[in-house]
Amino acid sequence: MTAQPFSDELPRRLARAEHVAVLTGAGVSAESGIPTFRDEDGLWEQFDPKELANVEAFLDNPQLVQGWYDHRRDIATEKTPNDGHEALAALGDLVPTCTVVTQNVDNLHQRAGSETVVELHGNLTRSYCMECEREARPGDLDALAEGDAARCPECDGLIRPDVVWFGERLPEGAMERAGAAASDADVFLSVGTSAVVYPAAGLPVTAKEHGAYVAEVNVERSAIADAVDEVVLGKAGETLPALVEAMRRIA
Ligand code: BJW
Repeated sequence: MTAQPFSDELPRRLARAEHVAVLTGAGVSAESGIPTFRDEDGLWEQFDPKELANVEAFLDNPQLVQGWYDHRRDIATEKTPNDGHEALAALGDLVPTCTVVTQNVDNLHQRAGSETVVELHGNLTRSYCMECEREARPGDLDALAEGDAARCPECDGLIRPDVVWFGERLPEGAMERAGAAASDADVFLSVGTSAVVYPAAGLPVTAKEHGAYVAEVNVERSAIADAVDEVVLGKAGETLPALVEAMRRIA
């Protein structure tokens, strides 16, 4: 039998926790076939973030950026939640309160059935007009197929994806909810994130400062690995179901 990649302490802590908070990043969706950002085969190996993931790049070439997000939206819609997303949804049913704070914009936690999901960096499935802020409706992006930039049918403003680019504020209230969850958690899991983008990367530290047992789940040690109580090395889609199974054996 293969040894479990986590300590006995972790499932024990999870099984008696009142509140579990989980921070997720692109690694949790990697096994669904959605590329991460900074890994060798990640999105930013192929595309320059400076050209695609900031508002100046968008204003310089809206059609290119809209097209890139449209392509990623199609991928995210086609792909399905994996065993890691499912395990986190199951974890939510095993503890009194479970908050999933995600940096991901792919909507997969919601589709897996996690009930409390805080979106820090927005959601690819939504777009809105930069001028009047009206949420885009089906058909509003059709101009892209004709080779034109998509514009708001009401005010002609440019339509942008509802995601957070560098230098932009996080959605109203999101960081407050995430910070409150981190401060209140008995156990905090940081899953599949390189933990280099702030303010999200500060959440495990906030949790630790408020007394949580903090564990990282990642295929390699992240930027915050030295600051956590336990590093669980392995794929999220394998280690999270094993962790939930171990919790069930205790409960
Ligand atoms: C697996 C796996 C498997 C692989 N299983 N693991 C404090 C200090 C320093 C800088 C700042 C600071 N505060 C703010 C900043 C600036 C900036 C920032 O953080 N810069 C740093 C990079 C230096 N932050 C911001 O600008 C933020 N805004 C802000 O703070 O606003 C303040 C403000 C106030 C008032 C007025 C105005 C502003 C906004 C950050 C927005 C980030 N946006 C992006 C793009 C989203 C849209 C899109 O999808 O295109 O979000 S960037 C990108 O990085 C994306 C991600 O959510 C984010 C994090 O990446 P993530 O998820 O960690 O992915 P990877 O690829 O990096 O890592 C994957 C991991 O998975 C790896 O570790 C693998 O090993 C692992 N893995 N397979 C488990 N199977």
